[in-house]
Amino acid sequence: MKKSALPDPFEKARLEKGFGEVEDQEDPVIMVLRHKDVRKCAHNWKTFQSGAAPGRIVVPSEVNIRDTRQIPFELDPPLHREYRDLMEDWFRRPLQAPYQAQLSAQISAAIEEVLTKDSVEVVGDFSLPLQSRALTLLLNIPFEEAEKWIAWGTHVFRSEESALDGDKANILYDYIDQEIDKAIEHPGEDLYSVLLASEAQGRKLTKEEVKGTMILTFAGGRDTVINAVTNSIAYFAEHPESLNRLRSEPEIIARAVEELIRYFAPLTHMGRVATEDAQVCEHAVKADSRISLCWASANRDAAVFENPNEVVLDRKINPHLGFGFSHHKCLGATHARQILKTLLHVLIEKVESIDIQDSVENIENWGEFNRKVGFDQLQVKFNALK
Ligand code: EMZ
Repeated sequence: MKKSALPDPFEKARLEKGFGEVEDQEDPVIMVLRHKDVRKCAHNWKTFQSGAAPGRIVVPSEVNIRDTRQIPFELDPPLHREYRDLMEDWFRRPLQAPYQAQLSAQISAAIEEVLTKDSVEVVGDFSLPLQSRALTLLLNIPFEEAEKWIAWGTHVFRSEESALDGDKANILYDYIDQEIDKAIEHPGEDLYSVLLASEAQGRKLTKEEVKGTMILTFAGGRDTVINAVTNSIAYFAEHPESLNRLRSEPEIIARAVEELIRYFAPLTHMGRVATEDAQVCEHAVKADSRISLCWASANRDAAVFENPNEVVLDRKINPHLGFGFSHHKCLGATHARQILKTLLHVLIEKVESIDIQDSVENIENWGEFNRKVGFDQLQVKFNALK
């Protein structure tokens, strides 16, 4: 098996029963595994809500480390729509040429730098800085600010000691509180100031609501983007023919990005809380218990995808759920897609090949399933295109 391969641990359960069960801090989760069922449940917000106690729809649950509701992701319609509408335009800025030019300059510089080294640890020394620097564009704040976030490490709620580290989470919460206060004092053109000036429910957003939006922006797009970037590097290291193909057919890059997202599924799943007794695949789901929508499993569903375990770079029909589905579809997806597109463009322009020297897998344990989501470490050498 290649190092860059992400096996599908859900296949058997998906075919045989359509769901799996996970214990999580005494609040178990029924994982929904089939593409069709994941879509159905994602649509059905009346039965499967997002607006439960803050942190409860995340698996592992964050109820013990977070009171602030993340917006718009922990809201249900119609409130969800109202808040999301405030943000859509801002999160579409990655489609604008100046944004793209800056992102391209950042990623080119990052690749130039790694090309001078004999060995690079991709997760911490390439993907994390790349993600943090790109985030300064999404927030529209000075580039240098990224240094602080890089120092926090790859996950804002996880540390080496603990999967749910309250102390670490507090670093992010305190930082955001401070930044909000600064923006109140000196409003600017940044996301904090824009949110503080926005209105929903007939009034200005509260500080707590702005904080919830910012936590989501920081946390939701962090390890997910880092995984996608790292996995892309590993994939192209082991598939030089794919890198060469993109070099000769750059017009398929947009499709390649979708296919990589399908295959990597950087976020394994996201939860919902049942508002009433319900059923998933003939399995009873009790009111106030949790299900999760398993994007990673849905993306390998052979009922929808031919050769689901292969990366088909120019896959034509690709209704993957890597960015979620329905009204909660990832708000940061435009930014994430632009990062990956830019990365592929810079790779084909500057990199001949990549050698993997060493790697440590990042395996998530979900009850009966062990899912590789990427790497804790990936040591490589980038070789320049002559
Ligand atoms: C939450 C989540 C959002 C959660 C789209 O995903 O990402 C996780 O990494 C965070 O821990 O709080 O933001």
